Amino acid sequence: MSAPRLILVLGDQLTPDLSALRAGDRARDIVVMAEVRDEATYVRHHKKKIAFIFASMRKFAAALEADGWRVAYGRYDDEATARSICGELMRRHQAFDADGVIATECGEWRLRAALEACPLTIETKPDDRFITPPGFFRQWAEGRKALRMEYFYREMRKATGLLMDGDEPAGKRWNYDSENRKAAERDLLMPAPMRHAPDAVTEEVLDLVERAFADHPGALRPFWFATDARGAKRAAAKFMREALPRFGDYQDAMLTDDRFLYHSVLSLYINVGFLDPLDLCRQAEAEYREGRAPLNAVEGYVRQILGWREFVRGIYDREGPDYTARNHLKAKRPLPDFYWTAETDMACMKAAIGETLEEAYAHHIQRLMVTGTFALLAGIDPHAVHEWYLEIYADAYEWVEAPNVIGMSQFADGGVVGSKPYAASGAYIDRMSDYCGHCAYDVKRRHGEGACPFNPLYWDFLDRNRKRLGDNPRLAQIYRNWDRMDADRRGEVLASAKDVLKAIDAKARI
Ligand code: FAD
Ligand code: DLZ
Ligand code: SF4
Repeated sequence: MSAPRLILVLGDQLTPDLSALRAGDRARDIVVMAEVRDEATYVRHHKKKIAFIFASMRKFAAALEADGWRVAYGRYDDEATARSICGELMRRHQAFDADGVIATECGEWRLRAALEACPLTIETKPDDRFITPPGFFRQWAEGRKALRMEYFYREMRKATGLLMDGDEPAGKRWNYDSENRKAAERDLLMPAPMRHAPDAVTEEVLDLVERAFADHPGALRPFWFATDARGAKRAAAKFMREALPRFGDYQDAMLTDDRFLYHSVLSLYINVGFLDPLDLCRQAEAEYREGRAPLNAVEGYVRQILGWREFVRGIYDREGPDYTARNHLKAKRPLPDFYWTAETDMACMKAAIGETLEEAYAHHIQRLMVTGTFALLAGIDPHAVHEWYLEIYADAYEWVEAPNVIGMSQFADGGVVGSKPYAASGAYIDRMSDYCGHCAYDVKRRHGEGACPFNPLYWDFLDRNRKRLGDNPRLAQIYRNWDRMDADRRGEVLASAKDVLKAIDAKARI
């Protein structure tokens, strides 16, 4: 019998038909999985995120064993477990006198580099758990002056046939975004994501995380995430049935008393491999075809997965490992402490950060237009913003988080992901939420005592970045509005912004 090979399965590779597993042989090879210090602490991940990953890994390992695999599993609290993935592979390699390693390409440049430097022979298989075939994005991007998600998305619709009627998009339009901007009102029939009571394996992990990661941010309990594919599939079925039909209408809405609205809360399950993205798109399309969900909802949902998720993955791969160091707007203010405590008088920030600390979740518009926009306007160092998002969300891995943060939200890539920064004053939040109605600040005041901080910061952002943004055609009208403003008024707005920034720098409560 030939020596076994090691099959590496990482914490976000919990898919039974992972390319590395497909390349292995149950009768010969050994699966290696490990809870290691380097992965658990390369940023201070939210406690719920670590618990979700460890519990999911343990249950996936048990499922592989039940399926006939031999699994060498390193537990975090076992002293013999190495500190890094490479260390663990080396330990197992020696113990089993193995003949090399088979791995599925990992998502993050950081770990790719660590495995390349690992002194073992590692055969790497592509990660084919995405809808885009290998090479498709690079080919599509080749020679284009600008990479815009909308055009990529249309190609993907054609390539997959999703929501296509022959060569035409269903309903004759590619994109129903303009219909998906309704402000929500709380209603008693609001759906909620499926909550899963922790089983014995999860309880054991929760105790471990409580002990070993006490200094990490976020609330550990109540813990309600699914920790296996079965639970994740049940959560997906509930979403399709209850929330998808209104997903489109209220996609951009925010409500103080409803943290999930009509969002799916499935990204954490997709990203570890419990749910297949194409399968979800097909399920959503079936809801439309069978008359249970309207086209604007289904197209909106499909666009997030088939469009945005695949697009950002392509961007991360194409832009390379230095992407997270980009800082086009040269922003360098440290991240304010209230991102870790939610102790702020701004009702929108308090809600978005508070929910994030409790749930390791906030929905897209909270991430983009509240915490993201505030950091952008206040000139926070984008790398610090990036690390916060990577730590604090249960669905965060650099390949998906960085293009959203460095690119879409902070414009630190100078326009690779988006054609203009998502800068907005308080009026946007007022339109899309009920936050301003109970805020200590006045959203209608543009400057001075009690003015919503987003308002002066918005103009200050545009004014101080004029050299880099002034010739952006999508901002031309806004700059014209600024220039038309009375000079005294402009002075007052800028002075007011300075006061807010000074308060941030002095760590005063705002
Ligand atoms: P829904 O609103 O129900 O959307 C459906 C699905 O579409 C999601 O489950 C997700 O898989 C996909 N999706 C939607 N928007 C995006 C997007 N912009 N990029 C990639 N996939 C998308 N998503 C992550 O998975 N991990 C992250 O670390 C992450 N960081 C983000 C940081 C910022 C600043 C912003 C603006 C967005 C970020 N996103 C991230 C994208 C998006 O906010 C989340 O995918 C979404 O909020 C997850 O919640 P949901 O499952 O309820 O999504
Ligand atoms: C995020 C994460 C955490 C917290 N812990 C582990 C771990 O202990 N073992 C592991 O194999 N994977 C973990 N992960 C996921 C990895 O960080 C992820 O696979 C890489 O970032 C590559 O995308
Ligand atoms: Fe946020 Fe300004 Fe509205 Fe307060 S007034 S909730 S700070 S947008």
